[in-house]
Amino acid sequence: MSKKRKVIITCAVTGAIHTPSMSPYLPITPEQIADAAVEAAEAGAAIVHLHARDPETGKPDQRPEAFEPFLKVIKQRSNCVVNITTGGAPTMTVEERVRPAATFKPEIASLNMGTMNFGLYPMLERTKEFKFDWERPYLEGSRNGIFKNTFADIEYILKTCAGNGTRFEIECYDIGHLYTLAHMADRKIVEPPFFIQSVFGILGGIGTHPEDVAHMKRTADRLFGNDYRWSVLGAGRHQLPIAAMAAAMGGNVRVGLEDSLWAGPGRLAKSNAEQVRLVRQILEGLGLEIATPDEAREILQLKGADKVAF
Ligand code: KMH
Ligand code: ZN
Repeated sequence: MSKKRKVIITCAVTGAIHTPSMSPYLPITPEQIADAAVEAAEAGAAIVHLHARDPETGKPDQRPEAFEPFLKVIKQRSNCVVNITTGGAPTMTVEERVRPAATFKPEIASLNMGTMNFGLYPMLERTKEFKFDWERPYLEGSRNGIFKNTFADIEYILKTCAGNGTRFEIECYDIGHLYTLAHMADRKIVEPPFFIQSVFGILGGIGTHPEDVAHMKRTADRLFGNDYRWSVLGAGRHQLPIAAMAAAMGGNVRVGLEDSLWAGPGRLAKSNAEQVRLVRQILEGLGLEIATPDEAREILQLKGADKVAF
Protein backbone atom coordinates (compact mmCIF):
# COMPACT_ATOMS: atom_id res chain seq x y z
CA MET A 1 0.00 0.00 0.00
CA SER A 2 1.30 3.49 -0.80
CA LYS A 3 2.21 5.80 2.09
CA LYS A 4 -0.61 8.19 3.00
CA ARG A 5 0.00 11.82 2.03
CA LYS A 6 0.41 14.14 5.00
CA VAL A 7 -0.54 17.80 4.66
CA ILE A 8 1.75 20.43 6.18
CA ILE A 9 -0.04 23.32 7.88
CA THR A 10 2.02 26.49 8.21
CA CYS A 11 0.72 29.22 10.49
CA ALA A 12 2.00 32.77 9.91
CA VAL A 13 1.12 34.40 13.19
CA THR A 14 1.53 38.17 12.79
CA GLY A 15 3.36 39.33 9.62
CA ALA A 16 3.61 42.91 8.43
CA ILE A 17 0.43 43.37 6.41
CA HIS A 18 -2.05 44.09 9.17
CA THR A 19 -1.77 46.87 11.74
CA PRO A 20 -2.79 46.75 15.41
CA SER A 21 -5.95 48.84 14.94
CA MET A 22 -7.41 46.26 12.54
CA SER A 23 -7.80 43.51 15.12
CA PRO A 24 -7.31 43.27 18.88
CA TYR A 25 -6.23 39.66 18.32
CA LEU A 26 -3.15 40.42 16.22
CA PRO A 27 -0.09 39.28 18.24
CA ILE A 28 2.25 42.17 18.96
CA THR A 29 4.50 41.54 21.98
CA PRO A 30 7.06 38.72 22.20
CA GLU A 31 4.82 36.96 24.73
CA GLN A 32 1.80 37.20 22.43
CA ILE A 33 3.83 35.99 19.43
CA ALA A 34 5.25 33.05 21.40
CA ASP A 35 1.83 32.07 22.79
CA ALA A 36 0.21 32.38 19.35
CA ALA A 37 2.89 30.19 17.76
CA VAL A 38 2.74 27.50 20.44
CA GLU A 39 -1.08 27.42 20.41
CA ALA A 40 -1.08 27.19 16.60
CA ALA A 41 1.36 24.27 16.81
CA GLU A 42 -0.80 22.57 19.44
CA ALA A 43 -3.79 22.98 17.11
CA GLY A 44 -1.91 21.24 14.27
CA ALA A 45 0.51 23.64 12.57
CA ALA A 46 3.80 21.88 11.81
CA ILE A 47 5.52 25.15 10.86
CA VAL A 48 5.22 28.64 12.32
CA HIS A 49 6.23 31.57 10.09
CA LEU A 50 7.42 34.47 12.22
CA HIS A 51 7.83 38.24 12.03
CA ALA A 52 8.52 40.54 14.97
CA ARG A 53 6.91 43.83 16.01
CA ASP A 54 7.76 46.69 18.31
CA PRO A 55 5.90 45.75 21.50
CA GLU A 56 4.90 49.39 22.17
CA THR A 57 3.54 50.37 18.76
CA GLY A 58 3.05 47.10 16.87
CA LYS A 59 5.20 48.36 14.00
CA PRO A 60 7.09 45.63 12.09
CA ASP A 61 10.58 45.34 13.62
CA GLN A 62 13.25 43.33 11.84
CA ARG A 63 16.06 43.69 14.40
CA PRO A 64 17.37 40.28 15.55
CA GLU A 65 16.87 41.51 19.14
CA ALA A 66 13.16 41.75 18.42
CA PHE A 67 13.02 38.05 17.43
CA GLU A 68 15.25 36.59 20.12
CA PRO A 69 12.79 36.68 23.07
CA PHE A 70 10.10 34.64 21.34
CA LEU A 71 12.37 32.26 19.39
CA LYS A 72 13.84 30.79 22.57
CA VAL A 73 10.44 30.44 24.24
CA ILE A 74 8.87 28.74 21.24
CA LYS A 75 11.76 26.29 21.03
CA GLN A 76 11.41 25.44 24.73
CA ARG A 77 7.66 24.94 24.52
CA SER A 78 7.16 23.29 21.12
CA ASN A 79 8.76 20.94 18.59
CA CYS A 80 7.27 22.96 15.70
CA VAL A 81 9.47 24.04 12.78
CA VAL A 82 10.38 27.72 13.06
CA ASN A 83 10.43 29.74 9.84
CA ILE A 84 11.89 33.27 10.03
CA THR A 85 10.83 35.88 7.51
CA THR A 86 13.33 37.50 5.17
CA GLY A 87 10.47 39.50 3.66
CA GLY A 88 10.08 41.66 6.75
CA ALA A 89 8.01 44.56 5.45
CA PRO A 90 8.06 46.19 1.99
CA THR A 91 9.44 49.36 3.62
CA MET A 92 12.68 47.65 4.79
CA THR A 93 15.99 47.17 3.00
CA VAL A 94 17.08 43.67 2.03
CA GLU A 95 20.10 43.98 4.36
CA GLU A 96 17.76 44.58 7.32
CA ARG A 97 15.42 41.87 6.17
CA VAL A 98 17.96 39.04 6.08
CA ARG A 99 19.57 39.75 9.46
CA PRO A 100 17.30 37.63 11.74
CA ALA A 101 17.57 34.56 9.48
CA ALA A 102 21.34 35.01 9.13
CA THR A 103 21.70 35.37 12.91
CA PHE A 104 19.44 32.57 14.12
CA LYS A 105 19.98 30.06 11.25
CA PRO A 106 16.44 28.62 11.35
CA GLU A 107 15.33 25.40 9.67
CA ILE A 108 13.33 27.52 7.20
CA ALA A 109 13.38 31.17 6.13
CA SER A 110 11.03 32.84 3.68
CA LEU A 111 12.28 33.97 0.27
CA ASN A 112 10.25 36.31 -1.95
CA MET A 113 10.72 35.66 -5.64
CA GLY A 114 10.06 38.98 -7.30
CA THR A 115 9.72 42.73 -7.09
CA MET A 116 6.08 43.77 -7.11
CA ASN A 117 3.42 46.27 -6.17
CA PHE A 118 2.04 45.29 -2.75
CA GLY A 119 -1.18 47.20 -2.23
CA LEU A 120 -2.22 47.51 1.40
CA TYR A 121 -4.02 50.84 0.95
CA PRO A 122 -7.52 49.38 0.27
CA MET A 123 -7.56 48.40 3.95
CA LEU A 124 -7.75 52.13 4.76
CA GLU A 125 -11.43 51.90 3.74
CA ARG A 126 -12.14 49.42 6.50
CA THR A 127 -10.27 50.98 9.39
CA LYS A 128 -11.23 54.55 10.18
CA GLU A 129 -9.54 55.08 13.54
CA PHE A 130 -5.87 54.29 14.07
CA LYS A 131 -4.29 53.88 17.49
CA PHE A 132 -0.71 54.55 16.33
CA ASP A 133 0.75 57.30 14.15
CA TRP A 134 2.63 54.94 11.84
CA GLU A 135 -0.37 52.89 10.69
CA ARG A 136 -2.09 55.23 8.22
CA PRO A 137 1.10 56.38 6.39
CA TYR A 138 2.32 52.77 6.27
CA LEU A 139 -0.83 51.64 4.47
CA GLU A 140 -1.07 54.80 2.36
CA GLY A 141 2.61 54.43 1.33
CA SER A 142 1.85 51.13 -0.42
CA ARG A 143 0.15 53.12 -3.27
CA ASN A 144 3.53 54.31 -4.45
CA GLY A 145 5.93 51.83 -2.84
CA ILE A 146 7.24 48.53 -4.10
CA PHE A 147 8.22 45.26 -2.48
CA LYS A 148 11.74 45.05 -3.87
CA ASN A 149 13.10 41.58 -4.57
CA THR A 150 15.47 41.93 -7.52
CA PHE A 151 17.58 39.04 -8.80
CA ALA A 152 20.47 40.54 -6.83
CA ASP A 153 18.34 40.71 -3.65
CA ILE A 154 17.27 37.07 -3.99
CA GLU A 155 20.88 35.97 -4.54
CA TYR A 156 22.01 38.11 -1.63
CA ILE A 157 19.57 36.37 0.73
CA LEU A 158 20.49 32.92 -0.58
CA LYS A 159 24.23 33.62 -0.32
CA THR A 160 23.95 35.22 3.13
CA CYS A 161 22.18 32.12 4.44
CA ALA A 162 24.29 29.61 2.45
CA GLY A 163 26.23 27.36 4.77
CA ASN A 164 23.61 27.64 7.53
CA GLY A 165 21.60 24.66 6.29
CA THR A 166 18.49 26.86 6.19
CA ARG A 167 15.95 25.86 3.54
CA PHE A 168 13.41 28.28 2.08
CA GLU A 169 9.68 28.88 1.93
CA ILE A 170 9.79 30.21 -1.62
CA GLU A 171 6.99 32.75 -1.88
CA CYS A 172 5.64 33.08 -5.42
CA TYR A 173 2.99 35.76 -5.98
CA ASP A 174 2.79 35.32 -9.71
CA ILE A 175 3.69 32.93 -12.50
CA GLY A 176 6.89 34.83 -13.35
CA HIS A 177 8.17 34.11 -9.85
CA LEU A 178 8.16 30.39 -10.67
CA TYR A 179 10.35 31.12 -13.70
CA THR A 180 12.72 33.14 -11.52
CA LEU A 181 13.00 30.11 -9.23
CA ALA A 182 13.67 27.89 -12.26
CA HIS A 183 16.46 30.29 -13.27
CA MET A 184 18.02 30.22 -9.78
CA ALA A 185 17.67 26.41 -9.72
CA ASP A 186 19.40 26.11 -13.13
CA ARG A 187 22.29 28.11 -11.69
CA LYS A 188 22.28 25.79 -8.62
CA ILE A 189 21.96 28.76 -6.25
CA VAL A 190 19.04 26.99 -4.60
CA GLU A 191 18.62 23.24 -4.18
CA PRO A 192 15.52 21.02 -4.38
CA PRO A 193 13.16 19.97 -2.97
CA PHE A 194 11.70 23.49 -3.30
CA PHE A 195 8.99 24.41 -0.80
CA ILE A 196 6.88 26.71 -2.97
CA GLN A 197 4.39 28.91 -1.16
CA SER A 198 2.01 30.19 -3.83
CA VAL A 199 0.45 33.44 -2.68
CA PHE A 200 -2.98 34.34 -4.05
CA GLY A 201 -4.88 37.59 -3.67
CA ILE A 202 -2.25 40.18 -2.77
CA LEU A 203 -3.05 43.37 -4.71
CA GLY A 204 -0.22 43.39 -7.25
CA GLY A 205 0.06 39.60 -7.53
CA ILE A 206 -2.03 36.80 -9.05
CA GLY A 207 -5.74 36.64 -8.16
CA THR A 208 -7.79 34.04 -6.33
CA HIS A 209 -9.79 32.44 -9.14
CA PRO A 210 -9.65 28.62 -9.29
CA GLU A 211 -8.04 29.07 -12.75
CA ASP A 212 -5.23 31.06 -11.06
CA VAL A 213 -4.66 28.24 -8.59
CA ALA A 214 -4.72 25.62 -11.34
CA HIS A 215 -2.36 27.65 -13.55
CA MET A 216 0.12 28.11 -10.71
CA LYS A 217 0.17 24.37 -9.99
CA ARG A 218 0.33 23.36 -13.65
CA THR A 219 3.28 25.69 -14.23
CA ALA A 220 5.13 24.50 -11.12
CA ASP A 221 4.50 20.87 -12.13
CA ARG A 222 5.93 21.56 -15.58
CA LEU A 223 8.99 23.44 -14.31
CA PHE A 224 9.86 21.38 -11.23
CA GLY A 225 8.16 17.95 -11.57
CA ASN A 226 8.83 15.96 -8.41
CA ASP A 227 11.40 18.48 -7.17
CA TYR A 228 8.93 20.66 -5.30
CA ARG A 229 6.39 20.59 -2.49
CA TRP A 230 3.44 22.88 -3.05
CA SER A 231 1.76 25.05 -0.44
CA VAL A 232 -0.75 27.86 -0.82
CA LEU A 233 -1.96 30.89 1.01
CA GLY A 234 -4.99 32.98 0.15
CA ALA A 235 -5.10 36.55 1.40
CA GLY A 236 -8.01 37.79 3.50
CA ARG A 237 -11.36 36.11 2.99
CA HIS A 238 -9.81 33.83 0.35
CA GLN A 239 -7.72 32.01 2.95
CA LEU A 240 -9.92 28.96 3.48
CA PRO A 241 -11.37 28.61 -0.05
CA ILE A 242 -7.84 28.61 -1.52
CA ALA A 243 -6.66 26.16 1.14
CA ALA A 244 -9.57 23.84 0.32
CA MET A 245 -8.88 23.99 -3.42
CA ALA A 246 -5.17 23.32 -3.06
CA ALA A 247 -5.63 20.56 -0.47
CA ALA A 248 -7.94 18.77 -2.89
CA MET A 249 -5.24 19.16 -5.58
CA GLY A 250 -2.44 17.68 -3.45
CA GLY A 251 -1.10 20.84 -1.81
CA ASN A 252 -0.12 21.98 1.65
CA VAL A 253 -1.68 25.03 3.29
CA ARG A 254 -0.81 28.19 5.17
CA VAL A 255 -3.13 30.09 7.49
CA GLY A 256 -2.58 32.69 10.20
CA LEU A 257 -3.33 36.29 11.07
CA GLU A 258 -0.44 37.49 8.89
CA ASP A 259 -2.51 36.73 5.80
CA SER A 260 -6.10 36.98 7.05
CA LEU A 261 -7.75 38.41 10.14
CA TRP A 262 -10.94 36.42 9.58
CA ALA A 263 -12.57 33.26 10.88
CA GLY A 264 -15.74 33.73 8.80
CA PRO A 265 -17.70 36.47 7.05
CA GLY A 266 -17.46 39.58 9.24
CA ARG A 267 -16.05 37.53 12.12
CA LEU A 268 -12.52 38.29 13.31
CA ALA A 269 -10.44 35.25 14.20
CA LYS A 270 -9.80 35.34 17.95
CA SER A 271 -6.48 33.55 17.54
CA ASN A 272 -4.15 31.94 15.05
CA ALA A 273 -5.07 28.56 16.53
CA GLU A 274 -8.71 29.18 15.56
CA GLN A 275 -7.69 29.43 11.91
CA VAL A 276 -5.54 26.29 12.23
CA ARG A 277 -8.54 24.42 13.64
CA LEU A 278 -10.74 25.68 10.78
CA VAL A 279 -8.34 24.53 8.07
CA ARG A 280 -7.77 21.27 9.88
CA GLN A 281 -11.52 20.59 9.76
CA ILE A 282 -11.44 21.09 6.00
CA LEU A 283 -8.43 18.79 5.59
CA GLU A 284 -9.85 16.08 7.80
CA GLY A 285 -13.22 16.45 6.07
CA LEU A 286 -11.40 15.67 2.82
CA GLY A 287 -9.98 12.54 4.43
CA LEU A 288 -6.48 14.00 4.66
CA GLU A 289 -4.05 13.66 7.55
CA ILE A 290 -1.95 16.51 8.87
CA ALA A 291 1.82 16.29 9.16
CA THR A 292 3.55 16.48 12.53
CA PRO A 293 6.59 18.78 12.73
CA ASP A 294 8.92 15.78 12.34
CA GLU A 295 6.97 14.58 9.31
CA ALA A 296 7.25 18.08 7.84
CA ARG A 297 11.02 17.93 8.47
CA GLU A 298 11.20 14.67 6.54
CA ILE A 299 9.01 15.90 3.66
CA LEU A 300 10.97 19.17 3.27
CA GLN A 301 14.39 17.66 4.13
CA LEU A 302 15.07 20.10 6.95
CA LYS A 303 18.21 20.04 9.07
CA GLY A 304 16.48 19.60 12.47
CA ALA A 305 15.67 21.81 15.44
CA ASP A 306 18.98 20.98 17.14
CA LYS A 307 20.91 22.79 14.39
CA VAL A 308 19.45 26.28 14.75
CA ALA A 309 21.20 29.17 16.52
CA PHE A 310 18.60 30.09 19.12
N1 KMH B 1 2.22 37.76 4.05
C1 KMH B 1 2.72 37.15 2.87
C2 KMH B 1 1.78 37.39 1.74
C3 KMH B 1 7.61 37.12 4.03
O1 KMH B 1 7.42 37.06 5.22
O2 KMH B 1 8.67 36.84 3.50
C4 KMH B 1 4.09 37.63 2.58
C5 KMH B 1 5.19 37.04 3.40
C6 KMH B 1 6.51 37.62 3.12
O3 KMH B 1 5.02 36.11 4.15
ZN1 ZN C 1 5.69 36.75 6.31
